[in-house]
Amino acid sequence: MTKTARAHTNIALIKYWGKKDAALRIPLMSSLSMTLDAFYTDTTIEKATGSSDFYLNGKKQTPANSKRVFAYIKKLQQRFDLKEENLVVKSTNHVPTSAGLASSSSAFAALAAAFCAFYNINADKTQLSRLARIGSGSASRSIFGGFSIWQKGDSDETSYAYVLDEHPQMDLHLLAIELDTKQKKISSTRGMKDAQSSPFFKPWIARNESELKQMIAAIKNDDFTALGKLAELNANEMHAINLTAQPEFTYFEPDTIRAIKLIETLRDKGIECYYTIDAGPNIKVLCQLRNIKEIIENFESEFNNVKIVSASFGPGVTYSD
Ligand code: 2P0
Repeated sequence: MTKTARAHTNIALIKYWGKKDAALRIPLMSSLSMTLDAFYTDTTIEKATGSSDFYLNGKKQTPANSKRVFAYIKKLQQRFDLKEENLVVKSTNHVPTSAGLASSSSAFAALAAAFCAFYNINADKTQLSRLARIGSGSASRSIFGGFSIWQKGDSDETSYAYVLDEHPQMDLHLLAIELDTKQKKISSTRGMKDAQSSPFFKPWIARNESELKQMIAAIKNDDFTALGKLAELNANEMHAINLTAQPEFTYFEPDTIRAIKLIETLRDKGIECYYTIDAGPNIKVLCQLRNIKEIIENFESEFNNVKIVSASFGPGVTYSD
């Protein structure tokens, strides 16, 4: 018996950056994201005839690289009082390796969904979101399409995502810009832990509720300008607490700043666009359909070998056998 689930990645417009409970991945703030059509993960689970194995993009992974997947599966097996049997997990990331987008959101959303399908666990989307959250916080939001909100809650039962608008009509596009950077990676888990030493961490948390409200209003009012400005501010707040942590760190590279400057120049020229940046050096541009071509041309002339992928709203989890 084989079960397959698909989940799409999401990009946070109001970001999750800080945990209240690391083991359960209960966040200190609520977050809001857009699920993307262009990037997704397909995950299949089947019974193992021998050892548990994890294949990624057709390649069998080492035990070290499979540890997080099987630790997660074991956790779910225990949670549902299932026998801790061996499984074969096969994942394919349809995230162009060039996109500079993390895949843990789609990976753990697809894995949670495939697990429930495999064991015939009749989980509703709220429960599925809670299960995905335990694998990776941002995965809680990838259960849903369109815009979704992960309400922070204060326990395993109350911390989950829900849909704000599954089929938004908003003219909103994202350009994932991969800059040619070779940066040493600080994992999100580590980065958001270290960021708590910043003197601005408390203000960051304190602003969350009002920023979330403003973002919901921008979406409801179909106000691209308000959405873009706030997403950019929120991302910069997150990166400001990294820069002021003790010791400080940053995901920015010189090309990140160059890209920010280019976006400012584009805006000065009347091409409306905004940026958001996650736990890496690459930039994602928020823009409207009419400006996509010109923005891409500008990035291509500013940066050598830049790779750009355009995305818009994607769906929530789906299944196939
Ligand atoms: C987000 N990020 O809201 C934020 C913004 C990156 C920057 O969620 O530790 O892989 O596994 O819960 O979900 C990436 O962190 O972290 C992330 P864990 P996750 O999308």
